[in-house]
Amino acid sequence: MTSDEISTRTRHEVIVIGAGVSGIYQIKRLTDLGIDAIVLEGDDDLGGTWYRNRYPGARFDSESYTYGYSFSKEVLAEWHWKERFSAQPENLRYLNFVADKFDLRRHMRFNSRVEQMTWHDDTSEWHLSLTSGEKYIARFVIASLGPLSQPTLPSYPGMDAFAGESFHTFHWPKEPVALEGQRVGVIGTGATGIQVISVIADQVAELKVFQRRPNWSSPLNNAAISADEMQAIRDRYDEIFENCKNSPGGFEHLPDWRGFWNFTPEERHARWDQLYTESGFAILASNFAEIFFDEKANAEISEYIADRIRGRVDDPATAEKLIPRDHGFGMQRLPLETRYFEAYNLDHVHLVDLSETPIDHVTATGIQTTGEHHELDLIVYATGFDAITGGYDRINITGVDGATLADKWRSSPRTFLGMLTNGFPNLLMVAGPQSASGSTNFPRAIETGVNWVTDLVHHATETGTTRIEATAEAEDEWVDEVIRAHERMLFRRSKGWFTGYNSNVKGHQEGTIRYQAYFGGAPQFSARIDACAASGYEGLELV
Ligand code: NA7
Repeated sequence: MTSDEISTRTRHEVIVIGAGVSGIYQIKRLTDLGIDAIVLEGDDDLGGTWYRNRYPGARFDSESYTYGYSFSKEVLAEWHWKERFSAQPENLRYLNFVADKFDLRRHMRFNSRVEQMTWHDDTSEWHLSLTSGEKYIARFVIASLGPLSQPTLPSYPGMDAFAGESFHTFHWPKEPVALEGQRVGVIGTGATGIQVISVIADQVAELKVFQRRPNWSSPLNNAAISADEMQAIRDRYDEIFENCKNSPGGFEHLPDWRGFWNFTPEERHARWDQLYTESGFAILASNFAEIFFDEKANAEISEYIADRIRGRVDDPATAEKLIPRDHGFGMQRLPLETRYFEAYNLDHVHLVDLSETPIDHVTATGIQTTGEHHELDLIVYATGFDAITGGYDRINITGVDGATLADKWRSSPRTFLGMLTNGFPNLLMVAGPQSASGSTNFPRAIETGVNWVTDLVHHATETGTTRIEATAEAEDEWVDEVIRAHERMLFRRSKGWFTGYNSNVKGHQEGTIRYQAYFGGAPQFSARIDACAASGYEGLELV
């Protein structure tokens, strides 16, 4: 290698970390502008969430045609979403289709896990070290780490001693997993557990669901999309993306502002009967807006959904155990399901209520609760993620004057617009903490974030700016705004990843609220970041 080759290999204007949904679009935008940029991806291929989550049942909860990228008319014209809520294999094919169409793989370095990033103020550059020992230098680093990319496991004694197969859903093997004739235990009933349980219930010999707390869940109402229907969707794409842009959740579902209390209970129930049959998040996002702010309104919709559960589960005692008591409907991230509740009507599916009989330890042959020993061949941990900030905590990020990001964010993240954080110049975040991405239709927010970050980097390269930092004052103001938006919502004290709760991560347990996402809605967020750019980036110090 000549010294020139070495320098182009190790030094870049921009390094993007992560080749998932956001990294793919990010590298497209940068290279289109002729900016020298590469992507470093820890995994051995692209796709992020959709590369990893191969468990049966993994699929979009967003309508497929609102999940896909909007940036390319050609992609929109060529791609046929086969299902209203597309499943993981197809989603991964889609991401590969996009990457291959624009020849983006040549900018990606796989098996390149960044373990350390250190800011050098004298040269205004980031120095990055990979687990392989390779080193890179970049003017700007764009973190597209994924909000749910760090799976977390419980720490029950004996987990390693289990003789059968066991894995977190995020690490579901690429090779087919034998389920027929197997006694399977699933721990966790979040969005993932609910998806996997619904699909494997019919396939296994026995299924034990280890539930610590039930989650509210409502029907996904998936359906195939025919060629004709897909053409009609294509014809409507401009309208679809415009609708998503203008809705708080980034979906086509629009909140009902007609006033919960302007209708009789019978009228409200009739409306909910309709919404229960509609697709995706309709029952949440198209419901009366009061269900998010008004306890009485939320209690009424919760009771309505509880009755739906009672109507679908044959055994009344099991039905009651599946109804959440500690939070109202929609107060944690709502899992969507397909015949989840009916799974409990199968003779070989059993709900193990951990609130009555907690897990004591894992044995070589199963799980020992305080009640009994459950013999198992396979254990699936659907136990969630170190959400939103976990990806950042896994990299040792050292900013100005040796301060670490992990320390700064220990009790809660602090950012300016979810895009930058004071003390860590030239670190730009796509879908970062306190952006709207965690709280809205993710890819829509990703495109917004990527476009904003790209414009900022482009502005810097055009103007010779070498150092960009959010001011402490601007950050304080944004954090206040994030907290205000959060405090308006009823879910503000609920135990879910929206509020930073994870019983398996030190410091994230019950009672510690982390302000992880901006809950003011997608339109407000876009208006706020656009205003910042239009003002010449007020709140940022550009040198
Ligand atoms: P979630 O929603 O965080 O759910 C994790 C589940 O695992 C939840 O039911 C937890 O119960 C349960 N859990 C976690 N640790 C334990 C232990 N130690 N013992 C028993 N049960 C446990 O993660 P998901 O993967 O389902 O969903 C994440 C997101 O991915 C989802 O919102 C979508 O956006 C896609 P707990 O509630 O803590 O009592």
